Amino acid sequence: METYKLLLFLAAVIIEGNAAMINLAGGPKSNYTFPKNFLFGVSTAAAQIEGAWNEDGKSESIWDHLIHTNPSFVKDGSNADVAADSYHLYKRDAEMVHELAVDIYRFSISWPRVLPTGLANYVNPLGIQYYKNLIDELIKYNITPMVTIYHWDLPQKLQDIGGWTNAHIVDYFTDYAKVLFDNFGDKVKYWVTFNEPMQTCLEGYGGTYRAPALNRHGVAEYLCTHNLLKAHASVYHLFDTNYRSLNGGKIGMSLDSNWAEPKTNTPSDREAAELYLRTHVGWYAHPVYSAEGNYPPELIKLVDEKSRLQNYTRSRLPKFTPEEVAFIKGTADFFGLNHYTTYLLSMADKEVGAIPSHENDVGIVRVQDPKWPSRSSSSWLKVVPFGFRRLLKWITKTYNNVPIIVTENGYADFSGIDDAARVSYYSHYLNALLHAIHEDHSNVHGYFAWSLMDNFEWDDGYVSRFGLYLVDFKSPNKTRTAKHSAKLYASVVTSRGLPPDYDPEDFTAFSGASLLMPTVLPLIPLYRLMV
Ligand code: PNW
Repeated sequence: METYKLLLFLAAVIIEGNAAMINLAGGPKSNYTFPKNFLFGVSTAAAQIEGAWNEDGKSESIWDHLIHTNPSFVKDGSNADVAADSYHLYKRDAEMVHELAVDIYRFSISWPRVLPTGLANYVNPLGIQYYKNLIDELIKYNITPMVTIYHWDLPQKLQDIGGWTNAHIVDYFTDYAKVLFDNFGDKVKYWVTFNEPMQTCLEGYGGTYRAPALNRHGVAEYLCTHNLLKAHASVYHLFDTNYRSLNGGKIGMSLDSNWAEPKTNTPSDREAAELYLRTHVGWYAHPVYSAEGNYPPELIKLVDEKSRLQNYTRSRLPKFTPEEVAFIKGTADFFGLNHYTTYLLSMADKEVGAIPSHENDVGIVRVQDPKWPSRSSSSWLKVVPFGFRRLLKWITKTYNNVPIIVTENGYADFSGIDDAARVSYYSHYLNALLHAIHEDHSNVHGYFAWSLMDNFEWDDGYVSRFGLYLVDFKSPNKTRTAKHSAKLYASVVTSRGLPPDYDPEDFTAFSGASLLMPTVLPLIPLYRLMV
């Protein structure tokens, strides 16, 4: 009797678990393959891998400064002073990219390494030489370099004078980009002006989660975005006018976006999900990629209205002049997308977030389904492949079939070579991508895995590991070893498709405490009633 009930209970758990899983897939099993000229790559960022934070003339970045002055900011008490030591180990890095058989490597250049004062009065020759060496090493293996001009490491000297809230940064950033185009433009064919500007402005200026952790919400995130979008456009025009004809090449921006799924199928939740996309990724994408340009009209209306009610003299959202709208519109050859996970959206029925803040201005509520698999070291990283597919379709439709390059996608765990969960994550997300390309005709031209190797994961330090290669941070030479996921990725790149044993409905790699607990917990009272 007891055994019978226990079996019933277990069956209920399995059925419940599976029911939750099945509809997560990005599409059924197929024989789809990636187009011949589809670009495969891997991504990293200077502040997360280089180390050598004060070597050979490099000055302090806002991340160095934040960590050094506030060591408890990083959960494991670590810092990025040495990180994966790529400043000295770049030859091994290039060899790893080569082992993965990918076409292209996306890395970022450290502004304070190249321009220690932040300004172009002094160009650090050793900084320039480091990136020349790295680029030549990549080209030796026939790997195309893609450079991110800004991946969060502003020179602290520029932060001291307001950073991205200082309108002069448009000129400073343009001068910096000119130094890069002059020195590397003959060999670098892909440029990304900004990595995830929303993280910089919303979390760094409006919050405390990213450097410079200013927390001046409601005002600073809008100022930061305003200057940053002008800086992006200015660098695009510099490239387009003076460098494109010399060297060819493409330039774009990488925006971070979750997929937003309505929490329930009501008109109000559907509106909340659309509003989330328009006021988050759209905050940056609408000015650059839409036919009209400018901030999304929804955001303008919300911030203007709230500001008026809150007794501000003028809207907290600065306005672009018609000339500025035209200057920013259309300033990208591709849409770089960084995507990791999905959220459920509904309208807020009361004030949300700090007052004032972007969150409060927008007024929607974002949660995740506890049944979604995860077990990731990054608690926000739920595995929802269908969200990736829907997001690609939304971007293709909303921004007039813009060419998309997925510049980041990946999964974090607590370490180990045998990384079955990461293997499963990549398989599911690449399956969703194949369906996006072949079924939905989403205009995707490339895909980069985040990340080539374990690295300094910002406030998570070295606890959260995103690498295809394991880095032994305790070893003096930061030994790098391929994980199982590196082999999976290399096989996808080489075969242009998923391995024959891939099963779109198998999410067991993510089962374990954090997956089963939310499924099992509500069933325990039921089980108690039965026995
Ligand atoms: C990106 N989200 O950040 C960054 O570009 C990388 O430097 C970072 O290491 C990586 O992803 C992993 O965290 C993210 O809102 C920012 O879901 C935001 C989100 C995800 C990643």
